[in-house]
Amino acid sequence: STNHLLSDYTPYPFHIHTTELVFDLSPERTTVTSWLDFERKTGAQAMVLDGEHIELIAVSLDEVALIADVDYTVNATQLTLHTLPESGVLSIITACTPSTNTSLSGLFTTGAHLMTQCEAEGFRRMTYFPDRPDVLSTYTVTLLADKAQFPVLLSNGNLVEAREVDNGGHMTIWNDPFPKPSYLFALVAGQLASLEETIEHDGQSKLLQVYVEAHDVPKAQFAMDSLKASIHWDKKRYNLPLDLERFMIVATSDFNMGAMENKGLNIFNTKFVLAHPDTATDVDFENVEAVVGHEYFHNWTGNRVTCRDWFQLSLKEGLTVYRDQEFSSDQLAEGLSEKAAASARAVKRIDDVSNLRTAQFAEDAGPMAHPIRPVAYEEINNFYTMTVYEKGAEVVRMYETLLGRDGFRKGMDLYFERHDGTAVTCDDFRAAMADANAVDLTQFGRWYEQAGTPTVSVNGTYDAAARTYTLSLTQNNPAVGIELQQASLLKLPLHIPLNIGLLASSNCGSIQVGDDLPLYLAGQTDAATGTLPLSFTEASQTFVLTDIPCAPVPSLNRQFSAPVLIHFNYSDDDLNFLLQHDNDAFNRWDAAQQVYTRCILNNMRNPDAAVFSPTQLNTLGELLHNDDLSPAYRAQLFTLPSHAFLAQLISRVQALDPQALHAARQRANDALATHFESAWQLLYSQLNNNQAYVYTGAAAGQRALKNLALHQLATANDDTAVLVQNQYNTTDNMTDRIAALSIAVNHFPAAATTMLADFYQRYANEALVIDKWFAVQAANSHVSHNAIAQTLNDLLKHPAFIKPNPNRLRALIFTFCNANPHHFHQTNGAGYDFWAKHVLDIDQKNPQVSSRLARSMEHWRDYAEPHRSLMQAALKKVAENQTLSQDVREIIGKALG
Ligand code: DPP
Ligand code: ZN
Repeated sequence: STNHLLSDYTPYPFHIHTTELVFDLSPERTTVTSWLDFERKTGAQAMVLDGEHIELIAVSLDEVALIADVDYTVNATQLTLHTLPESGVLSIITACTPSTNTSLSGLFTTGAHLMTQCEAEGFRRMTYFPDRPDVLSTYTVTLLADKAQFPVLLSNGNLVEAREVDNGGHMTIWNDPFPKPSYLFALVAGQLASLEETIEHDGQSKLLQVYVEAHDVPKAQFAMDSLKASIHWDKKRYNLPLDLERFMIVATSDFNMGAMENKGLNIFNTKFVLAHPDTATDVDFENVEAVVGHEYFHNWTGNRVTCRDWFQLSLKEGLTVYRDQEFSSDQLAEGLSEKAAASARAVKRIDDVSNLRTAQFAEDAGPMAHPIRPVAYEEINNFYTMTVYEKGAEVVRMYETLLGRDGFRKGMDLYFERHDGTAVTCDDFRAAMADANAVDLTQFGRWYEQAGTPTVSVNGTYDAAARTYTLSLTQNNPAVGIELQQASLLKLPLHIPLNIGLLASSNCGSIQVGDDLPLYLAGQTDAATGTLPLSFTEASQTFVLTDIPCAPVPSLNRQFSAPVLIHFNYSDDDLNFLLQHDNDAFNRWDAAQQVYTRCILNNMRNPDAAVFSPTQLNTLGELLHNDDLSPAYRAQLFTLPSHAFLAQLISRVQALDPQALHAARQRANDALATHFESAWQLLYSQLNNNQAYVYTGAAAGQRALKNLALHQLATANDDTAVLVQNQYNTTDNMTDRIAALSIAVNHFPAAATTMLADFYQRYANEALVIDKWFAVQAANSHVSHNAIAQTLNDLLKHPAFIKPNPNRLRALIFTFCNANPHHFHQTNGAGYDFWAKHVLDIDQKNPQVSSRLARSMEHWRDYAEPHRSLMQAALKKVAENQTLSQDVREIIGKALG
């Protein structure tokens, strides 16, 4: 395998000014003819073009045929042209077979359609080309196909011409006026219906189209609405317009990822386009809106300004995730009172941070740890990670925290002014932020260079006589992942924007217990109230807050201003106090998380003791009944930290026993279910009010709390089976129906059998719903190990599992391996054998999907015996396979390290 290094970057020695492509499309054999108008930059190097899994038919230069082994040489991955002039037009003819392309990279068949996926390196599976993001070219594309088989023919940009040709064929010609790298190329040939709208935008009329299969048109309106909202938002918030005459979204059910931002022709996994109350949950609606936004926002952050090389992936992904998070937050807050809007935003922030802390923190503590700008990779597809995306978004958010909203906007404006139409680096983005605000962000650059989650240890001392509160901060950035092998590595302090508050622990003067104290930083004249942003830049640093009238309880890293772990020696009483009083909604939720974490960990050591103290239960009880807190927020307050999050915290200090953790977490949940049984009953009856389904943040929050209540009642009381059955039968939406089914599967097996059969019948033609049917069974943690093994076997043989597509693999196999720790980690290793079998099996067809599954075992070193040895053995078994893809080999190699 080849290791690619950031330090090896050299510019491509040629311009490719224009690229003309003609595709003669058919599933069995597609031919591609290209004309590349090139010009040498400097030097006399050969032109090296990338190409894989394609047949080379002919090469010519300025219409004169070139001779193999004389003018050019070709091997399995490259075409090299030895003696090219300063400029000319190179023409290449190749052929490929979409129908046998199971990797879903390049040109592939999906249902009755042909589609492409080119990011990161799929373009080279169609034609020879400098398939790297810094070669920008203007494309004109002709698509030819049988008209009956492929009535819709789409490519990037604007439609120039469409006409019929001989023998029942037809053609379309597309021109994309914006120079782009090859990874943003796309084509679609299929039998698709479209939902269309024309909007007036930026003084022009724009055609918006969402292409789906005909039977799915009724499920496409929400994606269309989300697209319109995205276009509006980007113009309003960043003054970034839609720059093409038309914008198309196309849905496919066979897709490795969520979606792809091809210029003017976004291709989406159906999971992130189709949304209808009958078939999609509230979370699905939320995801459709976020992903439609994400891909649309890439049009500027990714497409107009793109990446110099794939090490810079976070330049576009971190920034675009940050933008989609802000878009979703604004959508949730729209039209609400100031107070309700703040609460809705906190709910969104909690979801995002929870996801980051569960999955990205874990990644950053394991063998795949890498900085948001990696320095080396074997297979770039393995670096579309939580770190590059989600931690990358947190790094972008920290600019906004440091520079303010207006300062951040100035930086964005300068970024586009300087770099529109070019391929740049993360340093260029940071320079635009620094220069637009005349600040020095040199130290901030270390966030791009260092991997791992920093730990910030905090000590606080109150001096009543001096009325000062002194915060001593220490940051610790231990080496992780690949950094452990770099002997000379010196990790340096990061620039951490740390928002803090101090809560009055008693009444003093006009200040009430629980109020935020006014904060004055010693030596600074500007005072702040409430939340004070500290700029923490040294390894250890002390901040003295003056005029503090009474002993405070600190609230640290408010709004999660920095992606760090905070260590503060809170007493149980302190946490209880923050849970009651913290004025920062994020940190109040985090206080609950800390209480749960502490109690579950204590209970693991001492399983017979009560999980929660009477004081904790009192406080939680008040919160559950507190109608000033939105239902969505209360549902979050009463959701325990995930198994994966707790596993990661435990493994920082001791070997992990997954069964003991599962059992303790279960006991914590049982305690909340039984102690608050009457409260759950009341909530369920209040919230189960037969209102017609509407997707809004508020309505979704009510359903979330209602379904949590039903789940808790099912845990506490067997009579709940009737309520569950009733909700399943009478609801008008998928959110409530799948919640009832999931509860039945876990708690009421007899009822579940008939419900599962009914559910399958009802939705047999809805692939995304059948995915839920598989997932809900694969996640069942309540039956015996033998029973789940039987279920998995049956499901693998189920007719609906034939020719599995990535969504179905994720629904069944990934859900079991990643979301059912009790059964996956059974002590005889059966779960690990299941994993190994499927990694190898899937790898034969689709390495990208297999290498995602491969990652389920990367934390094997964290586990106690017998898990550790059994997991290692399963990893070794996979590693021994001679035909592993480069994708899986890199992951397994790093895991075994
Ligand atoms: N560039 C794509 C995205 O994140 C890859 N899935 O939107
Ligand atoms: Zn993206």
